[in-house]
Amino acid sequence: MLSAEQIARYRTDGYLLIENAIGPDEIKAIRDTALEFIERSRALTESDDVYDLDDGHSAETPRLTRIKVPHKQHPIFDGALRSDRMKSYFTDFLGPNVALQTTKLNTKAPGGGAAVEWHQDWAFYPHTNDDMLAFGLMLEDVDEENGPLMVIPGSHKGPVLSHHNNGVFCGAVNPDDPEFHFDKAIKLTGKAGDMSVHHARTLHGSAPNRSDRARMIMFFEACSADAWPLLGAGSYIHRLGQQAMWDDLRERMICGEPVLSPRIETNPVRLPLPPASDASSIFKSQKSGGAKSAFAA
Ligand SMILES: O=C(O)CCC(=O)C(=O)O
Repeated sequence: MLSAEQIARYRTDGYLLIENAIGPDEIKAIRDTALEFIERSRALTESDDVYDLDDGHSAETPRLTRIKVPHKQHPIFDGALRSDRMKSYFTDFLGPNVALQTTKLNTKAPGGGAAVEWHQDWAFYPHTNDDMLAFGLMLEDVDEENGPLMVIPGSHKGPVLSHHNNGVFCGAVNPDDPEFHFDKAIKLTGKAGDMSVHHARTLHGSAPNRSDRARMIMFFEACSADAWPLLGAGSYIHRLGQQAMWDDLRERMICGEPVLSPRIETNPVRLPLPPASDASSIFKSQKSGGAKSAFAA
């Protein structure tokens, strides 16, 4: 359980770093499983439902940006998400009823693994309230060289910046936006087993991996169960029909029970439409949407 002081710091800054969030044996099991997935990706030439391939991927040199929804791909990943320790972190920040938004395992390959341009997760999936966050569990040590997550402290209380370019949702802010203050960025470095958490409205991004080591972070994104999606990634539920929607929600509950009376708060929202020509992942939206890079050499 986290201290009241840690929670208060998260609420003020919009992020927190939790040291030794998960024990070494568990981290090793998760990392080894991730490495097996990377090994298996050698057989692929195109992204699919499991793998998002980075430029330059080949059988000789596997280069992934991401293993998609890892908790659905392997019981080790699902176990990490639903461990008692993780559940206590979820409820510390989000209260007793917590619904999963998604998971992803971002695997920046050594020697240039892709940057994630600056964005606010909220721009991708606005909800009826913004009690939403992302945990980032470090599977390897993360230092200044291998593309640490960066955040702008306090930005979760500021505006939601435009994530549009040339009339499409490109999933990134323009680094020249006068309300974007790169000079205030903090790098969230740490050891394997440390975990960051950032609010859904916190501006964040990460530079390419310029080291010779992979940078592997598994993200768990979740919300208070009284936050219901307006549009974007979570709004697929509206297509399911009522029974399938209910079954899906039950499956996504991490703690507590579904909440059928959405809590509706006034927050800035701009819907993520129209999509970029390839919106199959944030990497593809940013690329095909022509996002201007904040990390260009
Ligand atoms: O992998 C990273 O550094 C950032 C990931 C992220 O923000 C995202 O996938 O939405």
